[in-house]
Amino acid sequence: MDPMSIDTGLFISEVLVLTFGRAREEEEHLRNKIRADHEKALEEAKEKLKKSREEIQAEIQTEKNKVVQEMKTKEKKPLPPVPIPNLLGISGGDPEDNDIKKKREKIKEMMKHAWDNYRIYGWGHNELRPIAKKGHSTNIFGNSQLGATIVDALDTLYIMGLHDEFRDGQKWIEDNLDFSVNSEVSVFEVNIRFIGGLLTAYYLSGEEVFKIKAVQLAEKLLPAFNTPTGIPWAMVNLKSGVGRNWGWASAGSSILAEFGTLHMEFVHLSYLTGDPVYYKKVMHIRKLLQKMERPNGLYPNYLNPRTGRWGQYHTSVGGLGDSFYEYLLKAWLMSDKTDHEARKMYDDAIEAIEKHLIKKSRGGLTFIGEWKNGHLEKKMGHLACFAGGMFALGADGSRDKAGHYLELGAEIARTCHESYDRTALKLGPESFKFDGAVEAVAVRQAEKYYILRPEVIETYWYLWRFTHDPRYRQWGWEAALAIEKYCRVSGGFSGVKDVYSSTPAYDDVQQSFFLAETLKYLYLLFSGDDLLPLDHWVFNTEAHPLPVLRLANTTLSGNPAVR
Ligand code: DMJ
Repeated sequence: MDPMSIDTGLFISEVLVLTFGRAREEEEHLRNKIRADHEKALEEAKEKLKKSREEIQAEIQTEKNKVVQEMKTKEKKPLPPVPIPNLLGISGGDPEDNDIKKKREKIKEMMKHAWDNYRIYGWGHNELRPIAKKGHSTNIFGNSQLGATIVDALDTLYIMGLHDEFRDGQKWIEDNLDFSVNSEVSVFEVNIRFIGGLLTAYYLSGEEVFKIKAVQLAEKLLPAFNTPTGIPWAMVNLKSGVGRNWGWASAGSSILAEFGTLHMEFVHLSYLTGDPVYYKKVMHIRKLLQKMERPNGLYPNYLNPRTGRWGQYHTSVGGLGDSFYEYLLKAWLMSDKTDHEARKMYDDAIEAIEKHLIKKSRGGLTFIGEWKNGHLEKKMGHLACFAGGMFALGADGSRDKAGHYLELGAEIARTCHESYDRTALKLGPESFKFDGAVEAVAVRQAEKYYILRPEVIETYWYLWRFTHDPRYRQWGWEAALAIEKYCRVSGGFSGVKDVYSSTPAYDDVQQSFFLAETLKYLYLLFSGDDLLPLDHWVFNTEAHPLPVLRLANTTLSGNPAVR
């Protein structure tokens, strides 16, 4: 026998004896522990039985509060510091002219009226019913009360110097805004209003809570991108992550203006978190669109996220298409004009739009029609009126056609002003026709409403910034007076059902975008250009300004010198 193997055998058996011995000890120890735990539990149960129902409930509540507190502490973990852009022009803009100063004050007073009434009657609800004086919501926000008006209004409050109101909103967000809810929301709407609103509130105030909430929400939106093509669903359930598309959208498609209006916010999310996931999602959409064939160079509004094929060939610069084009231009601006790919896509798209969709009416009004299956519909939506501002904003940097695009922007502004001027209330209809003798006027009853939309005023503001032509302030003031006269009620501001009737019925909704956009653009129209200068800020499609990511001009987050 090999002596080595005896030694080895002994060694092994020693180890076995030791191991089994220890195992026995451990088993005994465990038994004792279980016995002790049982006895303790029994004692506790006996004690508990002596307690009243109320005492037991209070204990459960304390336990729950502890868990919530632990979760909150976990949630509040600061994100890694990143260099943040130098933030210029976040306050000020005081006009020198007395008349302009008074107009600006009036707009601020309108904001107070809208906010205060929401504060009294709709607090925490998504929107307000100013006549019924209670909360309101729509399916874009799912079935939860997410305080959409608070989040959407924050930056307007901030730039107007309404700091108590801002803090009040912040407190509500800190204590109540929770995205772990079983609710199916619109990815696009939640992105532009909530993520956009929270990011801007963060940049303006430097308060971490806004950034953290924005990131928490963005994480909840990510499952919407789990489709065969990576084109996101229109809606996602914040709890389950299950996504789907609107039933009315052509052939189960996702909508161009929805999946194409995520870029600005998602780039900022990646920038602030250092996590490329958001950037990758939106760049994937862009790459996919680049590869697709476009009929007549136009992007159809519908794309099926399962097959990657276009749905109905409908192209519009108004609803369903609008902010996709806006975000191509703004991606370039936000990148400090380094994202040339985005600029090229914008230029190509706008050229095709000009060729096929933009026409002049007999009366000399330039309008943007809609392309439907090879046919031009001579109808322009209120939403399409934002394009006047977009053309002006994109003029600089265009292919040697800066003058042309500024002029085109001015022509669209004039047409949209006409659509307001040709009504009884001096407020524009939802959409208007150019057909024979009919020019810039709504024909169908269902198109005659005004829901406090911002697009026409937005265009006036951009045109004002680029030209300083006083007509834009005058037109903006006309709109402000009309809103004050026909939409103001004791409980806030309401949309109206027919702008051609001098005694219109109210729709009883104060839209969150009225505070985010309409009043903000009006306020900026009567402010100096040093408030939110356009070479430092790019407005998302809900009028939430995001800083240009100019890396040479950054400083560490938290440095008070930047605020
Ligand atoms: C806003 O939510 C945004 O401007 C969006 O891009 C289009 N519609 C509304 C306002 O009309």
